[in-house]
Amino acid sequence: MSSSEIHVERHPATRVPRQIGIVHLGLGAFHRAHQAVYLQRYLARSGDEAWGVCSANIRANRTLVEQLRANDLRYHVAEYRDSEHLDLREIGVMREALYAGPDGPDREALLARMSDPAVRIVTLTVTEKGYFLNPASGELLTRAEPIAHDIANPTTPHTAPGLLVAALTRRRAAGTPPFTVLCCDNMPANGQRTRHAVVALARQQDTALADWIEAQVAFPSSMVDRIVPAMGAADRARLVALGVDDPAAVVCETFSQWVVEDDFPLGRPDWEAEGVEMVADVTPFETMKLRLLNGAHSLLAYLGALAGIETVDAAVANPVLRGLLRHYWQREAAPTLELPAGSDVAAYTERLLVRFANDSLHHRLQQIAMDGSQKLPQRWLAGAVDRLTANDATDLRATALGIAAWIRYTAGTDLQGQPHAVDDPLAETFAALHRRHGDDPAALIDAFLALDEVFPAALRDARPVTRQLLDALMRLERDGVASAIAASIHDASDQEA
Ligand code: NAI
Ligand code: CS2
Repeated sequence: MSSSEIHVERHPATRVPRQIGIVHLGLGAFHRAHQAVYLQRYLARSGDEAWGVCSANIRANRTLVEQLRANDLRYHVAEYRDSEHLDLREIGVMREALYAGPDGPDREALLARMSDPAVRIVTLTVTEKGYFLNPASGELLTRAEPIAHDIANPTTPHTAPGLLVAALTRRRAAGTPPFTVLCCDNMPANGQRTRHAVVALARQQDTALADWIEAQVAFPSSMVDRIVPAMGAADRARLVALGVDDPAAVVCETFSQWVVEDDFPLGRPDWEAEGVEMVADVTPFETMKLRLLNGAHSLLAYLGALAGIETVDAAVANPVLRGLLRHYWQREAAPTLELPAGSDVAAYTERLLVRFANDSLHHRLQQIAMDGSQKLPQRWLAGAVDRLTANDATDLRATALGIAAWIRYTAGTDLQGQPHAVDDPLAETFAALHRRHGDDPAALIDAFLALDEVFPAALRDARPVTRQLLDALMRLERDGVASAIAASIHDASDQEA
């Protein structure tokens, strides 16, 4: 369908806030299409002008900051209902954009803003790797170069935990109450993890400061959900054709969910009026989303990429991959969940299939495949360990096939030999393991399973699972993706019969 046939509903930003009450670290696509949309709707409804946002990039993407500044910090969010209907929202809640990367000019401005008493909340989407935690144990990586830098230079930090510690140090010294820290990254217990990163880093500098943060600062956890793919040239061109020439625009689906632990000592916007679920414990929501949605995304990413498929909608259109998702959901993920009251796995997963099939999003598998070492522990491995602990390990073949596909993907080529980039903090380690053990699948699997920042010991020591993994890796290489999936699902059904 050509863009002229799309029905566009426009939602201009009729108000902008007067005050900055929130600082956001990680000015990526997701922040622009999720938190900012809730805040814009809240402002329009309530007229409360206290919750403008200062949004900062502390690593990449200075260009985006400049583009936003050139457009009075306004941008558009294009929500594709389907290929014929588009809601186009203008967002005006961002009142300041900063580039505070190591080479950037705005670090002092950012720290000053974070120390401002009007700022009551600091939110984050710096990706899983931005916390510098060991993905399996949750411990701070004190020897990672950026964290070592922040330990040595606490007043000029490079990392998100370092900036939080430096700003909290200033607030404590000035007698300003601490802001609430709200992590919006896809990690389990993301508030507790963020607290641990910040307190552990502060403890390297000053025990009294660490104790104060531990006692005084709230770190509520949150579950965030909205599919917001990275913008490609074609997405940009489609918007230009609709008259929206906005380099900071983002596209996303209409679905949006946000579940937040209600612990904001200095107050917060009345988010529930915009559909945010404010709860006492976010864990069941988070586990369900990570294992069902993100777990399925990662299966599609690695198996789809090995088969030469490029996008989520193309992958989920493939009946064999859909069959694998259904098998994984029903047999391997759902049995591990303690569901939030009133939820229904069958309805949730059917809706996921519809969301994944949205062909207006062009969600690239390569984007989801990024940072597997940071993602797999919470998406697949924690659930697998739950199954093993419940002594129910016979049916982990979809997970084992996923792990085998990930290992094969990290070699940097698909099954036809086409190269792809492997974007992961452990990419060099993976390349070395493939060089050393590329001709010996059993040794390769043992070497990957020995990566204890990724794999829990319970999985490494489970012989049935390691056998399933070896079978899957050999079948993938020998027979291809479709045969490996068919064999996995079939073998599992045989075992159950
Ligand atoms: P993006 O690529 O548009 O932005 C990533 C942001 O993280 C950028 O601001 C970048 O500068 C920053 N960043 C990356 N590595 C960093 C590091 N080591 N230290 C500090 N900052 C770092 O990605 P997007 O779409 O905004 O996603 C970001 C995160 O949001 C995801 O990793 C995920 O945890 C969460 N999320 C994303 C969803 C999506 O569909 N895009 C949906 C739900 C959650
Ligand atoms: C995706 C997620 O990039 C990924 O790894 O699985 O970002 C996914 O799009 C979101 O979590 C949806 O809420």
